[in-house]
Formats: sequence, C-alpha cells, structure tokens
Amino acid sequence: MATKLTARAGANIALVKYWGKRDPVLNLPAAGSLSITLAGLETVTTIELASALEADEFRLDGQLQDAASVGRILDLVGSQDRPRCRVDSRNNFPTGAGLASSASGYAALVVAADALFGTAFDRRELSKIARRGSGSAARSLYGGFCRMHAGRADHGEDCYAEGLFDEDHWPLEVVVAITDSGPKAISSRDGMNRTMATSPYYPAWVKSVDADLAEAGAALARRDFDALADVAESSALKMHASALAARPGLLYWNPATVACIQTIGRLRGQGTGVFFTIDAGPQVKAVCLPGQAEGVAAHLARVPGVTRLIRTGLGPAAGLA
Ligand code: 2P0
Repeated sequence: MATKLTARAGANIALVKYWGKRDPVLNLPAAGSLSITLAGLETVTTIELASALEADEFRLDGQLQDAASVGRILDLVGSQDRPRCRVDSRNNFPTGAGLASSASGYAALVVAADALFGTAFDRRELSKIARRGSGSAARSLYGGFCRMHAGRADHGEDCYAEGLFDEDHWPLEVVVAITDSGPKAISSRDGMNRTMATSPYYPAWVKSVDADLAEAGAALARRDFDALADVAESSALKMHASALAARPGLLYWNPATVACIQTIGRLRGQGTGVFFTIDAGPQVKAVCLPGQAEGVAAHLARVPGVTRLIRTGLGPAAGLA
C-alpha cells in the first residue's frame, strides 16, 4: 500500500454564482451554482502517512501553516483514527489572482486522501467532503462544466456537485485581467455572511438563482454563447448588487474593474464572443468563444490599471498526479 500520494485539481470560476449559506456548520450553500474548471491553474497536493508525527503537518507553497482545517477534512475522508499526515500543497497560479486556491486545494486534498486511505468514495461523496472545506471546492472535483446542488435536507446529503459536460463539450477560453494583486479586503466567507445578515437584496438574490441555473444549463447544452453570456453577467452583477447593499456595503471593484466590464461590453457589441464575470475581488474574468481569447486579451491589456493577464481554457477533473 502506498504511504505517499499526489493529486492535482484545477481552479474553477462560477458562471452562476454561489453567495450565501443555508447552514454554516455543514457549509451548505443557500442556492446552487454552475462553474467551469480551468486548465493549468492547479493545486498539486502530496499527502504522506507519518504516524511518528505528534500532529498533522501542513505546508502551503513551502510555508508551514495551521493544520487544523486540513486535518478536519482528512478526518472526514478517513476517520478520527486515521494515521497522522504530512501534507504539502502547492499552487501554480499567483495568489491575488482572484482564483480561489481553497477550491482547487480542498479538491486535490480529498482526492489524494481518498486514494491514500483506500476509502474509494465516488465523486459525489468526495464533493460533499470538499464542500465542508470550501463551498466552491466541491466544483473543482469535476472537469469542464459543473453544477453544484444546494439540496434541501438539514443533513446535507443532497448537497453535492456533479459534472454537466466535460471540457471537450465546448472549449471556451478564459482571460483573467488582474487589476490588483494585493490581498482582498474582505474574504468571500465574511462577505457572504455580512450580505446574508444585512442586505435587503439577499432574499431576492437567492430566489433568482434556480432560474439562472436552468437557463445556463440549457445554454450550455445547446452551446448558445449569447444566452450563456446574458445569464452569467446577470448572475455576477446580481451577486455584487446584493453585496453592495450590505451594511457596511461591500464594494469589491476598482476603476479598472469597471473599465474592463465596459471594454468587454463594447467588444461584445461589436460581435466578439466574450462576456465577463467577477468574484469577490477586483479581477475580471473574460470568458470567450473558442479562438477569441487572443483578441480579447489584446484589448484588456490596454485598459488602464490592468497589471497582468492570465490566459487559460477549460481543464480536466481532479485526479491523482
Ligand atoms: C463562486 N465565490 O461561486 C463565488 C462567487 C466567490 C464569489 O465560491 O465560505 O471560498 O469557503 O464556502 O467557496 C468563494 O466562496 O466560500 C466563492 P466558503 P468559498 O465562486
């Protein structure tokens, strides 16, 4: 039996956003979400059984970290009697790029742990465990296009992610425009908690998500870019509107964020296959029809305040490295 295994998982970007929880302890989202998994922007995680250790050890990009949250996820895959572990996790994408490393990080962790402990959970079960670490992590178990189900049950067994289409279904391209690489002012978790607690628009946001999921799923199935663009931009703007209406308000954007939105809108008006989405930070993700990313990147590079571009496409499911 192996005593050391490595797994990898890609970052993901939601096209229908997750923003708010129905249970903070089990980390159950208030609504579903729909995402694309990215190629090449990965976390690679090695777990080594290390019974001689007094406690788990966790290194992120070489730096020793508190191992408590990683240990809790390892307990959920194995059991509390599992051997202690040495976990080494590396991200090959820059922090501050607005690509949540918690998503790819927890996805790679559960895949490696499942193989190392010999638990052989199916993807759905692994997505439930990854979700306990970070809601968006459930989606990084799958390649291509993924749907997260909110479920209704208090125990959360109906809350999981599933693959919709693999990356070959529709090889969309992505340009990430970085407008500020500093640490974000307010984490997603704190931002969504504040939105839930204080935003008068939060109930309307949650109520709107199911229709967006249906629309986005249908647009994907028929590869209807305009329909996907409309629903994805609306979902992102509604999420930010609910956050803006929190008290105090959450404004994740800077002037370059707005300039990128306007540039993308202008390009789309001229017939380029591109739409924007924005997460809990100032970076703008431009999702492009196959073959359009190069031209889109050239325009975004000229937007004042854009400091860096990352170009990528859709990537595969998490797996052993
Ligand atoms: C998303 N975000 O759907 C949304 C859009 C950020 C903005 O999922 O509290 O780090 O760990 O479950 O997964 C980021 O939230 O939150 C996120 P937790 P997570 O991609």
